[in-house]
Amino acid sequence: AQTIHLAEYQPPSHLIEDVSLTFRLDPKATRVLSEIRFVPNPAREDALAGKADLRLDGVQLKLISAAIDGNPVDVTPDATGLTLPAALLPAGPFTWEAEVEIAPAENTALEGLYMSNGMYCTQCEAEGFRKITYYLDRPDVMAPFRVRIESDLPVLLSNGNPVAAGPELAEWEDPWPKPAYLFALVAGDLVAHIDRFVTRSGETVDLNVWVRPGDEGKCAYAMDSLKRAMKWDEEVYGREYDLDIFNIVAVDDFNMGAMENKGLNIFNSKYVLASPETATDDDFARIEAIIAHEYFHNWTGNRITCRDWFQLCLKEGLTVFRDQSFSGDMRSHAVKRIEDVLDLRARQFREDAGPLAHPVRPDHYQEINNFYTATVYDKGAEVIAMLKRLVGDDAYRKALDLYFERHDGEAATIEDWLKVFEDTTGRDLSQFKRWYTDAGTPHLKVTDDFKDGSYTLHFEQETAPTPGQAEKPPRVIPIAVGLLNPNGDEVVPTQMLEMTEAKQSFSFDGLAARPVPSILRGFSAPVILERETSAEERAFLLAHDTDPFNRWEAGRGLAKQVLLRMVTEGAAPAPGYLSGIEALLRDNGLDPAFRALALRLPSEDDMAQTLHAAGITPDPSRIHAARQDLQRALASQLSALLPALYTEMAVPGAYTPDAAAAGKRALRGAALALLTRLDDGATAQGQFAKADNMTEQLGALAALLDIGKGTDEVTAFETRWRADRLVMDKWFSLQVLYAAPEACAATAARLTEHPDFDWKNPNRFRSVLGALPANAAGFHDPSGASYRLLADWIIRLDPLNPQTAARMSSAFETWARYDGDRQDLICGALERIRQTPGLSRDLNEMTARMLG
Ligand code: HT7
Ligand code: ZN
Repeated sequence: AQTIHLAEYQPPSHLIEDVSLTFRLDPKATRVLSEIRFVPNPAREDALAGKADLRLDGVQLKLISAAIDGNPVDVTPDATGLTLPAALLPAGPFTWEAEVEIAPAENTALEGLYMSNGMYCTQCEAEGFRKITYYLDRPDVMAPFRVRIESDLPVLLSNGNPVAAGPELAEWEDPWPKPAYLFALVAGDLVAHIDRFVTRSGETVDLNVWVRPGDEGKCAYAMDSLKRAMKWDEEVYGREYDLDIFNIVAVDDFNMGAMENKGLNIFNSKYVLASPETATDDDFARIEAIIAHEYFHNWTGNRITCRDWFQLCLKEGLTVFRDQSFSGDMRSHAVKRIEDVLDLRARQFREDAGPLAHPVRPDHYQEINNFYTATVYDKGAEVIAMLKRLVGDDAYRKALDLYFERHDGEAATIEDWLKVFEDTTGRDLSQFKRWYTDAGTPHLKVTDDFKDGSYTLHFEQETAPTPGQAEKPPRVIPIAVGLLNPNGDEVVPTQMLEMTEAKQSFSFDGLAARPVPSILRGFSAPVILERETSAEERAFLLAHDTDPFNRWEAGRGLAKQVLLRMVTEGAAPAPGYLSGIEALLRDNGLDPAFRALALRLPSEDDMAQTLHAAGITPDPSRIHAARQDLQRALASQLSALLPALYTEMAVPGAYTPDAAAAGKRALRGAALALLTRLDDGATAQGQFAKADNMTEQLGALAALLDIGKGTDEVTAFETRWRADRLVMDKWFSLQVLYAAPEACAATAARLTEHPDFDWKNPNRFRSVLGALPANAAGFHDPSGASYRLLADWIIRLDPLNPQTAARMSSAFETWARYDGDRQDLICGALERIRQTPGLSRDLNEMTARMLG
């Protein structure tokens, strides 16, 4: 397959002045008529001189007719598009007209125009528009669109504002120039949950959340989140919405979470539909975050888009950073930061440490869909957070104002982005840029000394080579540090140290006693901190640190130390850890959500990563056993506290999804998981029977399954929820997640035989096959049965939906961590996928990168 390189970027030969599309919808034979006004690109001399061919992208299209300026032309498309030779093109602007036929009902890849439960919908990012009509399907070609939809379906939607409607037709006009990847169309039998928003400048915007009839009662939280996001963007970034109408549509079949199409966001129904009975607190929080994320793209992504797909982090990193700030403002910054770092370490650090490592801005790819990754999204957001820390809040806001002013309506690059910071602050950001261009997570080694009242921290940074990048020059690392007195008082409040060298020291003078350092507060940079730290010092920070992130981090460090010794030496759980956690749990002044996070043990995958980084081959079965032992030890240490905590954290009255109530339920749920180990599941059974909300129902079921019980509850849950797809996804998932390691593959295999296992639906596929690697000990069971099962299903899915198949294959990315037998089994599974005849470009690239 062809590799595309950033260094080979070329401006398009032509630009597009405007686009007019007509859709005559039919499941098997939709006709798409296009009228596109092209002009030679002034940036291309060959085009101005009439010497540039025009190459249009087009995939799986049946060309019915084509004309230039009204004159029919005879062109022969190939598999990826068609070429209009320079000789055929008029000297100046011209109009291309084409009629093509496509079959949405046969589109199982869910890219382009497809059907989901009788409804038409589109997904055009990254390169799906070329499956709709012939076009310059690249993000640096922006144009206003006019769309006419002809269909007998009652609701016909596209981007922009509605301009005409009649029997069986609707017309939409989007005045804002946009790239084709932001095009959207929806047609179906839908109902709307409606509301309005009045912008800061007094414009009224109609808001609609469109769902299938029957689901209209589950839209209120999405709508409320949308209005809060609109207000937040005005207040915090000065950004207003810019059309008369904003539509959100929920669809059941969707490859990812959601899509920010201009004025017509399309969502995986999982991230829209919520009611207390069917959605958990985590679901509500994710809905709020994703609704905000897609809305925020209106400015960071749509009004200013990306010049090419290498610049994906320009919109995704910034928009993730914005949605994280929003969620922090809506809930708790401390808790949100901990959750985000947990996620970053679980997905991005793992990616950065393996064969799929790539820079935040990759410089080559074969299939761009393979680069919607934790690195581009989450590390991309961390890079922006660091930039903000380095320049300060005021300068950040000034730089953003300049970014919007300078690049509105443009397709921009990371260079443009950094330049606005350089221009507003006078800083040279050339070294900072390495965060965009260099892959891998820096290790930050720290030692310290204390002499004559002066305390010095010595830092050394090092990043291991990653695929294709052997050299790793030092990066700028903002290191937030505070110092505590041995009595627990803070003697030096948080300071931002700026490390730029490979080795660098920073001193603090005038101290009466050797302080205890609190380093990398708030997780001020995405690095791995390495410092010999005693259990006593961690316990001290767990009790006294004023920085909530580092307080939590101290507890986590302790838990990891304890687990490590349990796994490698068969040590008993350390009493210091158990009593430290108990003291924290007893502190009623602490946010329950924070306490719940402190009680959560490092995941088995996190421990495998930690052991591997320490040069020890992880044994997933031993990690699982040690973690279970530690849970039991925690339960017995806390036996006097748990029943009281469980009762105290009950939230009276009707369910509300707010952060305070959710935090209490999180702590109650964590207490229940431990209590279940003491009372053989009695409390959990009671909670399951009485629960009036999904958080408590599912929490009770998970607690039971985790101790090997819950058979009756699994059946009862299925009977009650069989008709609800999203709830049933949870039912499928949970059984795989909590299966005993040796039974995990068989459980997943059995569930794939269930009559409701609709494997062509990505949510359902992920609920079983995505849960398999999430059960670490089950996935890595020495029999290799889980590896084989996952490989079988990936091979089966690939011809229908290569995007989802390729994403799932990254479960194998950690193969090099494990022992020889497991390595052989994993690589065997990967090799079998790679050798499959007719493999997609997506999977071909993924397996080749993983196998090296
Ligand atoms: N920008 C959107 C990305 C997306 C996507 C990418 C590839 C294939 C399918 C997709 N669906 C959505 C979503 C976002 O990050 O906001
Ligand atoms: Zn996004």
